[in-house]
Amino acid sequence: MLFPQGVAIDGATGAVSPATGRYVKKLSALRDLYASPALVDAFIAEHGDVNAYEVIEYRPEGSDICFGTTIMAPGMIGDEYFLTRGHYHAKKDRGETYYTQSGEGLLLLHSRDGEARVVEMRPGICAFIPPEWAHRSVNTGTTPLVFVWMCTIDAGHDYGEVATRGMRQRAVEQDGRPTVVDNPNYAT
Ligand code: M6P
Ligand code: ZN
Repeated sequence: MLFPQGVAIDGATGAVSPATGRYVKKLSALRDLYASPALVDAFIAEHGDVNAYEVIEYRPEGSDICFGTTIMAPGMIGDEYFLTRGHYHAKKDRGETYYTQSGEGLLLLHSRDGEARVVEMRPGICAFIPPEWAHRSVNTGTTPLVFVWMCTIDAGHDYGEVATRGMRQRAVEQDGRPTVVDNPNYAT
């Protein structure tokens, strides 16, 4: 039987208590997602294989919904901001929300039928991610980007298409400001 529970979420650190799971993504695991993998190698040679982001989950066994936090380190590879892998949901009719707690970033999205959108990530904004939109978050600030995500427990992740085709857009720094540009390498 499921019982109600209050879960503490620290909006500054992203700590979740109690949590049911967590994982860390090292920068090296994301190498081929950047416009310049060679610059990832150079970054790691200089700074080490840093923790690019951490995901902490509250996923109660037998529940229909789950939530958790993602804590993204600030950083850049050349002019491109630190990013998550990006995915569609394995179950095609499942959406998600991202409620930013601290830091600043951009949520890049594209639909299967060719639309692309960007949603600002900053405290006070809860981003709605509809089903069938690929989504990737980027940290455009100089502090950790912390957000609470929530979705159905069976949504699942489909990483294959974004891994092979890329996202339609990239978030880069231009003239000192976050700018979204078309990804010339997006495989249509
Ligand atoms: C959000 C959620 C997670 C996801 C994480 C990292 O926190 O959508 O389900 O795992 O971002 O994104 P990705 O898995 O694409 O690297
Ligand atoms: Zn998702």
